[in-house]
Amino acid sequence: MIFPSLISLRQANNRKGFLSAIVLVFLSTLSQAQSSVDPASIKDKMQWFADAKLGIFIHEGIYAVNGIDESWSFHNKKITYADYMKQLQGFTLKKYDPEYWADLIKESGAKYAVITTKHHDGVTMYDSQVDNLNIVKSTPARRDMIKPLFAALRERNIKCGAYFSLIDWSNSNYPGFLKDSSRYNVHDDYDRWNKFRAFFQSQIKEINQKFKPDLWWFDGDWEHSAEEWEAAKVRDIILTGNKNAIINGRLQGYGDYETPEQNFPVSRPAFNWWELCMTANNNWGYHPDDTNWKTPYQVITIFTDAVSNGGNLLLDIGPRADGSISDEDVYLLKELGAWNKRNGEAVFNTIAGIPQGHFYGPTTLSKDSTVLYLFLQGNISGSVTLKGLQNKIKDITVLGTGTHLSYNIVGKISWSKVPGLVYINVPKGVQDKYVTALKVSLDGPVKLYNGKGGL
Ligand code: H79
Repeated sequence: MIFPSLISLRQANNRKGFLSAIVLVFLSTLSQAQSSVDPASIKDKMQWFADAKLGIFIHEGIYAVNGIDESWSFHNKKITYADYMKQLQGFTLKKYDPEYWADLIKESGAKYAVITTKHHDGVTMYDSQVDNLNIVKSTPARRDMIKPLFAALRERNIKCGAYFSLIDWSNSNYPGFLKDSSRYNVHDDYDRWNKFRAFFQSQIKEINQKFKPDLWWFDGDWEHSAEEWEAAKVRDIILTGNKNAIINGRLQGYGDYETPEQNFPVSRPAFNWWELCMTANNNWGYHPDDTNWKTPYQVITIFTDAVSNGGNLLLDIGPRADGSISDEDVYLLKELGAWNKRNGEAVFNTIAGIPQGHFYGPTTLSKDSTVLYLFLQGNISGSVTLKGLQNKIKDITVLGTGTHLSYNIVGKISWSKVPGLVYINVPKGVQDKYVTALKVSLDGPVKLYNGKGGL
C-alpha cells in the first residue's frame, strides 16, 4: 500500500528533480483516497506529525493480568478463550496515575502518544455504550482509562492517538475467532456481517465524540477488504467529527501514513509519512518473562535512523494490570528523554537528511536546509568525512556541549567544480553517552555534488 500522493511532496523536498515531482503530483490527483470531508491540504494536516518524530505507544489491556500475548494468546490457542477472559477479574488499574504516565511521556520528549482503546480481544478500555465487554462494566477497575490520560496529555501539549482494532474476535457477529476456526463466512451471511459493521462503526463514533483523537491507529485491516470494512465510510465518520484527525495506513488504502511494524527500513521508504512502531522488549503488552530489553543506545540509533529517513518512531510500553509501569520501560523513556534534551535540536522539527553516500551515518536537515545534522554512532573520535558538499561551512558544533570543531577540506582542485572532502576533527571527550549529533551550519540551503568526479 503506497500512496502516490504522499510520495510527491517528499520527493520534491528531496531535491530529486522538479520534473519527477510534477509527474507525481499529477498522479496523486488521480489516485488519492480522499473524500469531501478531507481538509483542503493533507500536507497541512500532517505537519504536526511530520514534526513530531517520537510517539509513545501504550498497550494496556486485560492481557497484562497474566502477562501473556495481547489477544493472540487465545487466538493462537496458547490459552483457552474462557481462561483468557478470566483476566477481566484481575484487571484493577488500582495504581493507575494518568498524570504520571503523561509526565513520563513528556519527559521522553515524545510529542504524541497512542493508547489501546480496543485490541483484537474486543475489550474496550472505556465505557462503551454498545457493549458490556469493557473495563468499566466488566473489571474491578470500574473506570475509563482513556479520558483522564488524554486530558493529562493535552495539558502537556502532547497529541492523543487512539489505537483501535478492526478485528474483534470476541464479538458474536465477527467471523474470525481462533486461528483454525471462524464463526461464519461474510459472503454466506451479510445480515450478520452488517450487524458487526454497525457495531464497530458505532464504537468509532463513540470514541470520536468522547475523546476526539488527534490520530487514529487502526490495526487488523488484513482480515477484510476495504469494501467489507466500508473503509471509505469509516474515514468519513472520523473526519466528519474531526476533520484534521490523522489516520494510520491500516485501513485498506484509506489511511494517511505507513506503519512498518518492528521491521527497520534499510533505505529510505518511498512513501512520504511513515512511522516505525517498535516494542521496548519483544512484546507489546506487559510480559514479565520477556527480558530482551533494547538498550537506550539501540533505541536512539534506531530513532535517529528513522528520522534521518523521513519517519517517526512509535516506541511501545506495556504497563502492568494495576497501571504501574515497569522499571525497564521507565528507564528507557528517561534515557531517551535525557538524550533528546541534549540533542533534540537535531531531531524535532527537522526534515529527512541527505542521501546515503555523502555521509556514513544518519543525517537530518533544518527545514530551510541550511543546517545539516550528522549523527555519530558509538564512541567515534578521530575524524568523520562529508562527501560532495558544495556549500561553504560557517561553523560546526557538537550539540549538547556547544564545542566548536575544526575541519579540513581535502582534495579540492582550484579549477574543478568537484567539491573537496570535508574531514571533521572529532576530538576525544566531546561525545554523547549514546549518539553524538554534530551541527554543520552552511552558507545557504544544502547543495550536493553527486557526479562522477574527474574534471
Ligand atoms: O497490537 C500489536 C500487535 O498485537 C498487532 N499490532 C501491534 C501494534 C499485530 N500483531 N501481529 N500483527 C499485528 C501482524 C500479524 C500478522 C499476521 Fe498475518 C496475521 C501474521 C499472520 C496473521 C497478515 C496476515 C500477515 C500475514 C497474514
